[in-house]
Amino acid sequence: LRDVKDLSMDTGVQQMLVKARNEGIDTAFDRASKMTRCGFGSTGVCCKHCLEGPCRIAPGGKGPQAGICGSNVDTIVARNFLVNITEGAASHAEHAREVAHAILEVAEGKAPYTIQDEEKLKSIAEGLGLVTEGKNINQLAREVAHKALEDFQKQHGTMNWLKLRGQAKSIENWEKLGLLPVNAHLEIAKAMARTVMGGDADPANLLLGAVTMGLVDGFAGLHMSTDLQDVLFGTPRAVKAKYRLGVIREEMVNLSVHGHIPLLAEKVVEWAGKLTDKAKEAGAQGINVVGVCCSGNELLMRKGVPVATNYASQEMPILTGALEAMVVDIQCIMPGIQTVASCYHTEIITTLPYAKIAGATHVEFTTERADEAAREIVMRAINNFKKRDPKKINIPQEVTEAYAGFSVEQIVEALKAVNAVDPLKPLVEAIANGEILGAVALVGCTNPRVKQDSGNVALVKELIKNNVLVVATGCAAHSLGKFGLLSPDGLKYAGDSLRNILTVIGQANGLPALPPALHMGSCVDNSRVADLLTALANYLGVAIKDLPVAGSCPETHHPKALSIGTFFIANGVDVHVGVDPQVSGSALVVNVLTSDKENFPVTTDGLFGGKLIYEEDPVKAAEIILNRIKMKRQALGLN
Ligand code: NFS
Ligand code: SF4
Repeated sequence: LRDVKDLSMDTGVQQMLVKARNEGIDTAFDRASKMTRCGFGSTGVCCKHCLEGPCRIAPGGKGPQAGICGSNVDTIVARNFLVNITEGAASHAEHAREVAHAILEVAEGKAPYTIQDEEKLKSIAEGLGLVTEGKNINQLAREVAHKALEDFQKQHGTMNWLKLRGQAKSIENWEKLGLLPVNAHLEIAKAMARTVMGGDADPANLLLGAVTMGLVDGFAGLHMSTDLQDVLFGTPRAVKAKYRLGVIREEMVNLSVHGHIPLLAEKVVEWAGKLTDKAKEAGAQGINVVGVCCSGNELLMRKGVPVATNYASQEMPILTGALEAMVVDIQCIMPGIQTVASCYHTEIITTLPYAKIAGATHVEFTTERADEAAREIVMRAINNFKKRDPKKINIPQEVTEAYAGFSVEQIVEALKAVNAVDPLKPLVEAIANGEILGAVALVGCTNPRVKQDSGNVALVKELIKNNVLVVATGCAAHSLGKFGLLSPDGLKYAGDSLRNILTVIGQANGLPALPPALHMGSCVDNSRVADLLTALANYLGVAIKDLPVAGSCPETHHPKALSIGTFFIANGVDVHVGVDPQVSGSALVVNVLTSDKENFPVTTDGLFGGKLIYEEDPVKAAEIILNRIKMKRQALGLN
């Protein structure tokens, strides 16, 4: 087994890994070390789309060069890639649909939530072309929900949310290329139909299908989720919060919320507040809700709930011996948490009928019975408090402080303190005169195959040193939070001009400075990043593809990260991944996506102005990103 220091940068995680090994418990990190990689699968050349196969194409021209049906390696790799992107987009579309449906139920008085951001609801309604005058909030919410649900039903035209949130110049390009999605479910079904045996066998066409799927993800996934969640739960404002396993508290009932859709997470927090007395009766001092992964991000952004850990180390909170329950909904939930929990008093609680784990407790969560379900979940955690084994308790002590809650609305508000009339002006001027070289969104995951947090942290340090403004989402933002980069202290790693600007803006807002990386939310909140780019592009009268910006996902693990990346590439934003996207078996697919070969006829760079960058070394990746940013600056006539 590998030294724990090579598995995670987080000393708390290292401490728990040692504990797990001493207790004979398997974790994702140790399973990753033992898992060998299949050369066929990892290059994307294995096809099992029918029972004639699996067929696999040997590299280097030795052995079969086509599947039994005659599919060549390019078709097989492109088809697998589209399936991957479809999985990612489907996850986000399902997330958005759940929230849209919840808003409809709230509007009809069937679900126990209240609309928190009426202003945002109104502006979305106006954007969708609805008449707002003379309508009460519930009427408006119902109409907006119907418009959202149309994006899963309509048979003609273009998705409403794409027209609502897409930048005009990007939409023009997608229309010209015939890529506009009609509705999310239709496109997902079509993608399944075209990747079936005997379907689409043109690799370039399959890759264009992947771009349409990226648009499904971006609009009927990310944007719709964020918009409607802001309406229902409030648009995030800057908050101060705590990070790392040290947020788990021995004297409290600890309940971690893990997954993605805030419908459940918000209710759990609400009921934890209501049931404090019951926790005291059980001998605890109160109830401590902590976040994991993106549910953690949602609660952090809106409620300042502390974050225990990010994806790869999701088993570690259980290993502290002080976690009474972990409640989960969907996506990025390792089944391994149940195996670890079975060695402890921790109860894993699944909540969705289509995402269960054998051996876990299932408490069905629907929006209609949200209160009953959340109450039961919190009561289960309280009842588990007395089942702790004191000999097994070992909580890492480190805690770091971080700021989060940087919605576009919050960023604009902060800029207004510098220029009330023209808030974007100071930011745009700083970019124009080179004080800020460009902007990069650090997004995505951690991956047990990669030393946890190391890629995310190293890349950001390199970028801010070069005066690049960083925004962050997802588990990558958690990496930055754990290592001080979401706090003004992190400015010690920043270049002088970036530090000065963030200090000026921060001080105008009564803070010592803004942090070097602005936490914009969960992975669906990459919509906020897109909104910020849209605002900047509109301000300058250019396309998003012209902006000196990029996205980076150094520790990629989930297909969702690939579908989000495809959405940004479709907008003309370069996207770096630090983990092999499993397409290397096809030179054609590699060249279309990465535009690495000069004079290759069709590339995403040529079609959209953005490309995929695959580089495992974060410092080298930063250099490539910096060069692309400089190239885009030059094209804009900036030095
Ligand atoms: Ni994004 Fe969030 Fe985390 Fe990666 Fe998974 S939790 S939706 S996929 S691992 S960032
Ligand atoms: Fe083999 Fe073709 Fe079937 Fe794929 S679809 S498994 S390449 S026969």
